[in-house]
Amino acid sequence: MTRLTPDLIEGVPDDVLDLDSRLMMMTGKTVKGIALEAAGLDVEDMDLSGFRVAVVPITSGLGVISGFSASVDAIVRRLGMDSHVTSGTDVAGFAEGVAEGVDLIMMADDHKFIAYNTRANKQTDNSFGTAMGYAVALKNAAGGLEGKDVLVIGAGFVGSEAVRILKDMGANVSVTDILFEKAVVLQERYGVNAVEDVNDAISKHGLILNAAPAIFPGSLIQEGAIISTPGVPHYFDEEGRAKAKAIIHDPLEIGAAVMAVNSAKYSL
Ligand code: 2YJ
Repeated sequence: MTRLTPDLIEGVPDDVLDLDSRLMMMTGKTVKGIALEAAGLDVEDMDLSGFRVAVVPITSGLGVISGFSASVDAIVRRLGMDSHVTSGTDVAGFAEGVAEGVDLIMMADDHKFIAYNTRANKQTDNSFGTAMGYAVALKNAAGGLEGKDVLVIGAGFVGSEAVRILKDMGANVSVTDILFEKAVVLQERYGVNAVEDVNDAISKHGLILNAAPAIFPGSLIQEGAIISTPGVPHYFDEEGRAKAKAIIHDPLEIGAAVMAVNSAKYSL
């Protein structure tokens, strides 16, 4: 997982509305709509105000990222949940949330970001939330994925989840990774196609889920391509932006929203 930096997330608390309007244009859904579908809740909207959430800043490893907890808090509030950042960090913050009787505790270190449901004793992690959220966004932007060719770039935690999810959605999935053997593992596990030449694969696909921290020149991108791209750093050149019909990206919102709703679902 790429470590988020303060500059990547500095706009998040204010940008959630803007992201909703951009997503609505590309997918016909808001972040909350995507999160509800990603959690398997077959509803247009749902009152989530009964859910109380504690976001715990974690100091271990490389430490607190300025604005991270506040951004997660803003994303969860935007879903209509009752959320706050704990005053304590780490174990003290976790204990604070438990003592307050919250439903969900969200926290991230350098390796793992989870939404823990205290009622159900179940969790949803960010790799699943991101993969599912971006797969659902791609599916909505593409008008369904059944029988369609989709390329997943990156066979890490998010890419591997995305391959499994997209295959379940009925897509004809190809996967590529800078370490080709990682793509081959997914080919064997899920019966998808491992492809070695990423540039060739990009130029042959109109539907792409990019889960790699990689940047691709616009010359490779198909006219009208739909690219769902959680990977950071995020950059598409002018040609790429002009050719693509939709480039779906945010630094944190979709993954965190799916985590919160999917975890809340366990105690609905
Ligand atoms: O509490 C804090 O402020 C920090 N401990 C947050 C750490 C956030 N974690 C990361 O950036 C992970 N490496 C990746 C998060 C996944 C986002 N897609």
